[in-house]
Amino acid sequence: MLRTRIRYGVTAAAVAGVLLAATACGGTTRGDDEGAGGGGAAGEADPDAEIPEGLSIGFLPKQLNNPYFTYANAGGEEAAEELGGEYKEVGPSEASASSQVSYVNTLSQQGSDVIVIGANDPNAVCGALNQASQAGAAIVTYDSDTDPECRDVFVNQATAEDIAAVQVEMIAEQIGGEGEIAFLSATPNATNQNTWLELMEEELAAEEYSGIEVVDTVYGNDDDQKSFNEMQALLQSHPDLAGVVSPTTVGLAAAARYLSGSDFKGEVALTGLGTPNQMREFVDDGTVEEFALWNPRDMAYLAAYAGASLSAGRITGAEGETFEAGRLGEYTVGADGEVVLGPPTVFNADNIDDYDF
Ligand code: RAM
Repeated sequence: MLRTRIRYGVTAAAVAGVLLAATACGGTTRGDDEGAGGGGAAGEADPDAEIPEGLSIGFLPKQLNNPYFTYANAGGEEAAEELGGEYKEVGPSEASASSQVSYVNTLSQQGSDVIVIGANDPNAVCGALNQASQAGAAIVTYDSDTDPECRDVFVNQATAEDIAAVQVEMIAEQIGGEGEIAFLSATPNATNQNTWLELMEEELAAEEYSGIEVVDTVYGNDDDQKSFNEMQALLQSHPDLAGVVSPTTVGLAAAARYLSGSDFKGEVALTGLGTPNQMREFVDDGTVEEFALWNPRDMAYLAAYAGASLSAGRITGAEGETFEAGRLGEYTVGADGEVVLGPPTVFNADNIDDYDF
C-alpha cells in the first residue's frame, strides 16, 4: 500500500502534501506562543498581504559543496527570482553541529528578511536564530529541523514516517526479509537522520521484520572519505552483514563506491537516500538495486515561498494556514508549523533515467 503510494507519489506530491498537512492535528507553533520578532509570524495572518519587492532571502544549508544542497538551493534561487527578491547562500564546508552559528549571525547582520536553514543540530543554532528573529527575519527550517521553538515553519521533504518506512521496505525486500543490517548515517546530531533512524528502529521491531537484526549504527558525518571508510569498516567488522541502509546522499554514494569495488558487491545489499545522478553508475553496475529521495529543488523552492509568506504576514506559522507556493500550488501549515512537500520517490533501473538531479 505504502509501496504503491510511494512509487506513484511523484505526480501526487503536491496533493499529498496538502492532505498530510491538513489531516495533522495538535501541537503549537512558535507563532502561537511567543511570536517571532519582526518576521511577520506574530499576531494574526493576513492572507491578502502583499509580498514586498526586494525581500532578502538567505539560504544556509547543512554544508556547501554537497550536490544535494547545491541542487536544492537552485530551487531557492528560482523562487527568490519569481518573488522579486534577493537570493543569498552561505554555509560551512563541514556539516558539524556548531558550524552554522556564525553564518546565521552574518545573515542577520546583513538584514535578511528570510533565513532558510537546514540544521546540523536541533539546538546549536537556536540562540542565533532567536536573535535573527528579533532583528526581523522570518525563520524557516528545511531538510533538517531545529527545535520547533527556534523557527516559524519547517518545510519537511516528506513525513518522517514515510521516509523511514520506504527505507525499511527497501532493505527488507533486498535481503529477503532476513539477516543483519547496519546504518551508515550522516552526523551524530543531525535532526533529520536521527528522527529517521529512530523511526526505522521502531518499524523494524514489528513482527513482520523479526528476521532482521540491526547490529550497528555508524556516522560518516556527511564527509565522503569518512563515509567510505566507515562502510569498509562495517563490512570488515560484521562478516555476516546482509545489508546497509544509508539515509544520507553523501553516505549512500560513498558506500556504493566502496561496495562496487569490493568483493561484497552483489553479496551485501545497500540502500537508503540518494540523488539519481550520484547513484546512476551504481545502479547500472548492479551494486545498488533501489534507493529513495524527494525532489530537493522543490523542497527549497517551497521553503522560499513559505519564508516570503511569513515575512509578508500572509501566514504566521500556525496550523491550518494556507499559502501559495508558485508552480507547486497551495500548501497548508500542519501541526508544529510543519509543511510537508510530498511522499518520497523510489528510484531503480526502470526509472532512474527519467531524473536528472
Ligand atoms: C544529505 C544530508 C541531507 C539529507 C540527505 C538525504 O545530503 O544529510 O540532510 O536530507 O542527505
